[in-house]
Amino acid sequence: MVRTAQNRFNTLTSACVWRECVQLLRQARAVRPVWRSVQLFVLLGTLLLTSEAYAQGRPDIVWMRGGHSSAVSSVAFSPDGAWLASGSWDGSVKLWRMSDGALVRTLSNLSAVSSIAFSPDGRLLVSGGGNGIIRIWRVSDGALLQTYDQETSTGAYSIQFSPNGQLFGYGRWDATVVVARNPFARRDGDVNGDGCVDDSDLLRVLFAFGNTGSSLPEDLNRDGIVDDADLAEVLSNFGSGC
Ligand SMILES: [Ca+2]
Ligand SMILES: [Ca+2]
Repeated sequence: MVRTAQNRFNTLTSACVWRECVQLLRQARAVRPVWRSVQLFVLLGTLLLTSEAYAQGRPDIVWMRGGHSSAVSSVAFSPDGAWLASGSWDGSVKLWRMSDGALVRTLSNLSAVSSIAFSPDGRLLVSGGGNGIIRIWRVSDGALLQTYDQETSTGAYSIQFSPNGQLFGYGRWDATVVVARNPFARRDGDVNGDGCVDDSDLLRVLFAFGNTGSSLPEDLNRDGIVDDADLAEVLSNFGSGC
């Protein structure tokens, strides 16, 4: 069905282009022969380029922004669709707000970025680059949480989290694929996602006790309410990862 619609569009487009061509050919009769030849040459060139452009299509642009000073090598959407991250050979990662294209934050990778990825829960952003350094940031405030410069060879050129966020994998310049554990994977009871279940997580649950909603971080069992079940999860895992 999509192919049929595309065919109709191409047919209509071709008809319109040829109609304009015929009209311009009629106008060309009124000028001197030498100028007529030039006009026909330009006309045919324009016609070919226009037809080619229509045939290849054009993206329906939502927004477009500059800001990097070199090639943008990688982009990634956050899992909730609220953010777009872009990594560049200029050594930076930029975080853009999807709703209006506003630049929210610039993270410095210090050398060319080849690949970036969000964690499945959207809390983390990881980047790899040709300098052999992998960096993990916290999305909420841009804090650099971890830097790896070992077991990365001379470059981590592609990088991605596993679907459950417990691992991340990357491809090295020396033709090696690596899988490593995500040190910031959320533990049971770890409300603030810092890898440690402690009194800060307990306080978060207590202060949010009774709140309802669909995406409350304190609602650890995701049943829509912060209650004693979430409190029990913190208490039963208290001290884990600390
Ligand atoms: Ca915690
Ligand atoms: Ca709950």
